[in-house]
Amino acid sequence: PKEIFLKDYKQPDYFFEKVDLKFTLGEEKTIVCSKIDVYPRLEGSSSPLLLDGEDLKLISLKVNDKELKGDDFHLDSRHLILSSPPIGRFTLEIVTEIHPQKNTSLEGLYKSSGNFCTQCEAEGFRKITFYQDRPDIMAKYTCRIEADKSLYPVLLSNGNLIEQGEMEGDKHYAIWEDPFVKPCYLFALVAGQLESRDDIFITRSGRKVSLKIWTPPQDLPKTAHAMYSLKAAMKWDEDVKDLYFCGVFEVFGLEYDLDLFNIVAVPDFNMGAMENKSLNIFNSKLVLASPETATDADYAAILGVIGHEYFHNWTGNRVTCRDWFQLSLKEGLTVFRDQEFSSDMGSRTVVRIADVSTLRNYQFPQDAGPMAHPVRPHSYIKGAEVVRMYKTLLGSSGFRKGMDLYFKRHDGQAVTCEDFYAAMRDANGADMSNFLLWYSQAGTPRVKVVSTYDAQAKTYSLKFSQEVPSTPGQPIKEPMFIPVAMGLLDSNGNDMPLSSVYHDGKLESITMDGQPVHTTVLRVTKKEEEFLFNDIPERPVPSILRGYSAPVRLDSDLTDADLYFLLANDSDEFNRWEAGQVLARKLMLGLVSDFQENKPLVLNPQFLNGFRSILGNSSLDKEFIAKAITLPAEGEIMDMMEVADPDAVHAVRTFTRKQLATELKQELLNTVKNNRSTQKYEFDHPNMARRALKNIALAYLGSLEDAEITELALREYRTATNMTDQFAALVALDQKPSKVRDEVLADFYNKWQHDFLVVNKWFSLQAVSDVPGNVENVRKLLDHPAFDIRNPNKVYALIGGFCGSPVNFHAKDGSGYKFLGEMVVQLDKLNPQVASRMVSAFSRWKRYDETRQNLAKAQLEMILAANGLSENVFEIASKSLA
Ligand code: DPP
Ligand code: ZN
Repeated sequence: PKEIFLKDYKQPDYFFEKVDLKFTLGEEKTIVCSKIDVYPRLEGSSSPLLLDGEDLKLISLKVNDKELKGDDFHLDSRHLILSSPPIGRFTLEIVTEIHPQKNTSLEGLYKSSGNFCTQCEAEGFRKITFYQDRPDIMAKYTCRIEADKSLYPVLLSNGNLIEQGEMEGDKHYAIWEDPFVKPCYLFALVAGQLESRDDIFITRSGRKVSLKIWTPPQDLPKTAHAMYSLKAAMKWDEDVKDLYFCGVFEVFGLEYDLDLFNIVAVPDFNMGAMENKSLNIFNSKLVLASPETATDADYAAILGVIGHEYFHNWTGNRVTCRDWFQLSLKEGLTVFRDQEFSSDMGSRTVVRIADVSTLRNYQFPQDAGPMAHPVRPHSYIKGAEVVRMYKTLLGSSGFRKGMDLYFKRHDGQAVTCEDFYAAMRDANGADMSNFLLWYSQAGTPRVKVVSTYDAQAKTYSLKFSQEVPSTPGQPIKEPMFIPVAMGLLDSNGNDMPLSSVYHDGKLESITMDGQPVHTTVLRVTKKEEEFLFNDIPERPVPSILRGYSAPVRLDSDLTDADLYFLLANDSDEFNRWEAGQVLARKLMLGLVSDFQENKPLVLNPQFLNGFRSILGNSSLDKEFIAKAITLPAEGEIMDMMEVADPDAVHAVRTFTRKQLATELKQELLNTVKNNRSTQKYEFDHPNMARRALKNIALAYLGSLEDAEITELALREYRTATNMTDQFAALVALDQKPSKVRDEVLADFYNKWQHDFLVVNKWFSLQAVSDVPGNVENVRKLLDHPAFDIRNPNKVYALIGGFCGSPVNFHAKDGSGYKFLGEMVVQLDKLNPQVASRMVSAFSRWKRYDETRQNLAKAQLEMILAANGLSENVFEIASKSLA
């Protein structure tokens, strides 16, 4: 397969104005008729018209009502080409036959639990009918659906229901019309036995929107939280909020634009969810929740993803991407929007910490490997960081001005990341010349900062230098535009007032409304540059990159004492947490060296004390404490090593946790005791924070070999009134092989076997276990009656979960790699998207020692040699090997 490049983008020769679809859904086959109004981009043009199509049987083809014969078109396994279409406007009518029942790829039209549903992003529409399957083809659609009435009582598509009725032979039909132009990747259809939870939202301008969340009848009680989330998201997007006493301020000021909004939950879905116009389709996992079956993390994920898909209505649907290289235009922006929404609904600091942890655990390792790619084409989370940087640089109101101009210029269009940049720049008259490099340069920039205090001159200097590591295909990099939010702490731990900074030969004022500030944003744009602060009465401790203002790796010259000071005093909560993480990373890397040199492991007493004082600090938010006492993940530590050593990192993290638990047993027991509650489950910040703190304390205690703790965890397990607490107790008990562990795992399954989402938690907990030789257990679970390799959630839970275990996936005997290799080949035949996600676990193979490298490489080669390998898997496996 030929790789496609951004520079090769060409405008289409033909546009589609109107598309009328008719689906006749059947058990043997489904017939799709499509009638398209076509017009050429250039008047008088007679270029061939190329349509995409895969796994389709062409039944008939008409141009302007005239049936085309074999010589008038060319058909191959991926295209239908009309060699000389009529000059000017014409109508194209295509009839195809498809087989959704046999579609295991879950792209295009398929069946999930007896219901028909679609997934068209990115290129699934071509599995439904022949079409110019590219997002710059935007048309108005109608969709008529015909199906058996008793099997498929509910028939849904995009837009408004304009007609429905009975047909002969116990069939019925519905006709939907979407008044907005859209690319075909936003088309959706659902048909099945579904019921809805109904509600109403009245927009700020008074539009009454009917809201419906559709599921199989038995799941309806579990949609209350999703409905709450949808209404919260709709309100947030149009709402006004108070901003730092500066008056009332609209965040986005965006209202919903139709009278109906549907969400459908389906159990078989490759991703999380899909933002199809007015008919969002969701993985059930991100809709269904009850206190008994879903954890706080599930509740939070549902809130965030319901928000995300809803927000796409403006950022993605009304303004869409010109081509798939612009994915981050909609995804980066919409992820940013959902992060802000979650921050406003919960704790801003905690949401930020979680998002940055994701960036460090997934994005940075990828940035440093063979799969490194720029934000464009498809980095979601780094794309969100880029949008956040616009806001940091332009301020809230500048950012809003940019958003307004973006919609004013581009509503109803398919555009590029440059268009977004231009709107931000023009709305603010801003000079952001090399900012666009964030879209094109891959790799995580490394920023080094060196500080000097001159007591005589009372000046404080910060010297920055930056470097972007080379990545495949991009050996040489330019310096980036890096916004560095920072402040200076005095010896009492207070922020020093800052009013000017000397930079680039000039004294720049940094006051706001004439007043000194506590945090300022330095614009670091060169390979090396200095910022000098005047009138600094004592040596300050700098708090750099507040709120994590840019997605970079920061190396500073802060001493351990500085870091403990920031941990105790920084007014920027994110940087308080960060100081603790820097200390923990240093500590763990030091212990890793000791482990590798066979030295005894000893926990630094200062670290223990810092940990103790955070745990016992009742003035801190409990969820913040829970985050602050969580050690950096193993992947994060491995990412910082020359040669990643999973055994050493795992041993060190286990040791550190156990040591902390031993030393602080009493405090941790008190934390558990003081944070129980017998109240009914509430999804709100205080209660979630309390549970988070209690459960992390329990997890630490679970690392001890101690009968008293086992008793405690068992009691917590048995008395839990919600899944958050019950699952946390199970996790605490799961850490070491024992009879109790086996019994409680069996009990959990028996209790929840009727609920597939809970059973998935049970699969993943066992899959990720570091019990030695766990691969055998995982292999056995493949045969468990509750497992089904065609269901992506189950694959992600069991096979994906296993790849998250550093010791078992990376086992030195190669058993983990061999298992994954076999699974990828098997999965690829059923569902290439799922298989390609799984094969990514190999992509960092060069980071490990030689033995592991050889073992992983052999598996990648075996996969590449497999018959009929999909393009998805080929791309990742071959790039990984390159
Ligand atoms: N466009 C989809 C989403 O944003 C892809 N997962 O959720
Ligand atoms: Zn999205």
